[in-house]
Order: sequence, then C-alpha cells, then structure tokens
Amino acid sequence: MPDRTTTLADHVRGRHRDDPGLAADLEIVLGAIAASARTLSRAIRRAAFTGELGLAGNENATGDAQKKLDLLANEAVVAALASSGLVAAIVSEEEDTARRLGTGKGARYIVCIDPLDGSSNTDVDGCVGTIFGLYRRLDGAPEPTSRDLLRRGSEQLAAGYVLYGPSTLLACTTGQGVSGFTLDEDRGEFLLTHETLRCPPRGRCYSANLGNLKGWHPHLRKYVDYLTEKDPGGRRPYSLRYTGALVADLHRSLIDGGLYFYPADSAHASGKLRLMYECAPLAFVVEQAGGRASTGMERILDVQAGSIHQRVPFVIGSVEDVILYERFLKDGGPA
Ligand code: AFP
Repeated sequence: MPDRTTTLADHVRGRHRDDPGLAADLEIVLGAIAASARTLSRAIRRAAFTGELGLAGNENATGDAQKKLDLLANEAVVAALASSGLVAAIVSEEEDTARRLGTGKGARYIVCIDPLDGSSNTDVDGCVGTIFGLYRRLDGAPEPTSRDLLRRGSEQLAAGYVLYGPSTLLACTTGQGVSGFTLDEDRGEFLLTHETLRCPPRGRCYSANLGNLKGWHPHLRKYVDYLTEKDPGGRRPYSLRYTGALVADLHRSLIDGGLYFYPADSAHASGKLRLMYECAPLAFVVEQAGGRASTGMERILDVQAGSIHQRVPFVIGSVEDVILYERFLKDGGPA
C-alpha cells in the first residue's frame, strides 16, 4: 500500500520553501478552506438525517433558488476564512456584495468562492463541489476597494476545487502545478494522493447541456455534429458526460482528458457561468495542469472582471480539444 502521509500543509511548505512568509499564509488560508470542506463533506453526507436537503426559500444575487446546503456551505467557508484573520473579504456566489471578513492589517487577501457548485444535485445524491481562487489585496485602504475585488484571473496566487463525490478530493495549485488531496475521514485530514494532476492533451468525452443546443451559435452546433460523428481514425464519436456539477465534469477532464463547455445562447449572451468564482479559478487550475480555458475567443485568465457576479461563455479542458472548439466557433470548423 502506498504511504499517504503528506498533508496539505506539508505540501504547501515544501513547494514554497523559498518564501516562508507566503508559505505560512497559504498554509493558513488553504487550511481554512480545507477545514470548511471537511465540515461540508460531513454535512452533505448527513443532510438526509439533519433536514438540510431541499430549498431554502430565497434566491441568490444571480437569481438561482438557494438550497439549504448552499447557505450552510457559505456559512462554513465564511466562518473558516474569518477565523484565519488573513482574508479581508470574500466574493461568494451566495452573497449579493463582497462580504467583509478580517479588518486588521494582516487581512491582505481576497477569496472568490462558489461554496457549493452544482447544488441542483444535492437532492439526488449527485456530486457537488466547492471552487475557490485567492488574490492578494492591491490597495492599502481600510475597506477593500473595487481594485482589490475586480481582478484578472492571471493575478491569482492559488486556486482549486473540492469534489464531494464517492470520496472528497481537494485539488489545488499555488502556481507550481496541480496536486490532489483526498480526505482521510479517519484522520480528519486531506492527504496527498495525486502528486501531479496533468490534463491529457486530448480526450474522448465532452460535457455540455445539450438542452440549450438550439440556442447556440450555428458553428457550435456543427462542432457537436463533428464530435458525435464516427471518424475512420476511431477517435470519434466522443461520449457525452454531463453531471450538472462543473467541478465533477472538469475533474474527469483532468484525469481522462476531454472538455466542458457552457457557451452563450440566444437567451444568455454571456452564458451562465460566473467569471470570478467559477471560471477564473478553474482556468488557473487547468492551465497549471497543462490544459486550456477560454471564453471561446479569449483566454479566461486575461478577462478583467467588471462586476463580481459577471458571467462569461466558457470552455475548459484538454488543450487540443479546446483549441478545436475555438476554431469551430471562429470559422465553423478546423482550417
Ligand atoms: P450552481 O453552482 O448554481 O448549482 O450551478 C451549477 C453550474 O454552475 C455548473 O456547475 C453546472 O455545470 C451548470 O451550472 C449546470 O447548469 P445547467 O443546469 O444550465 O446545465
């Protein structure tokens, strides 16, 4: 049996030996996110007993009906990050505005977070996730300013996701590749199980909500025709895998290759997904794993956020698959 004893904290310290100050901060902030993920993992598994399934009865800032677990997840991350003392504010899918946390001088970071990605899956025992990105504050002003909050994804110091599936797995990057940590429930600790996650250059699966297909750009409808037809080389058709939780679909692409896309459609000019706490963190992760993420036209990490709940069209996954998607979108097919 492999010896799985490296904790998330050990790993972060090892990766940032040259900058002990940064290592200490990352250890605390990522440790807080891991602590909230432990709480949430247990809450999700016990939700049928504790009355936490179902709707909460209100909507979030982007008009989604909130689940009870959305609110519980948000409060878990808020409590954990507030206790770190290092986070000035969080931008959360479940909060209308940026929520102020630490006020002291040490509160030098901003966290963007989707506490419970894929919450339509909670009542059907499907996979859900958490997505996060970490930025250093830019302004020294007492209150976080829009310069602190509205960022380009390329400025992230760290990003990652937690997948609550048959096991609970935290994958993250601090700009030196991507590693995965599985929650050892006996020890109550995330332990290194995937030293290096590398996204294969090409896969054989795609993830998208084909219910929206008729509203997509005709070039993308052609792309789906292309993916689903047989080719003599045997690389197509691609298999469809769509779970309703971006984290679960992206994790499949990181392990097996392939792509996820949520384009603009006739009713939603910017698609559905949110730049700051869904697309930008996952784009940082996938690029660090050798993959690619874009709006179809522009690299996600180059997009300057204009508002905290901004939406963008999104494609992410294996580099060759994403490039081909971009070519179809632009020209209607490969050159
Ligand atoms: P929530 O985080 O609001 O639950 O949304 C999930 C999600 O952002 C992403 O994880 C899914 O892939 C996508 O939305 C599903 O959207 P559709 O239901 O429109 O396919």
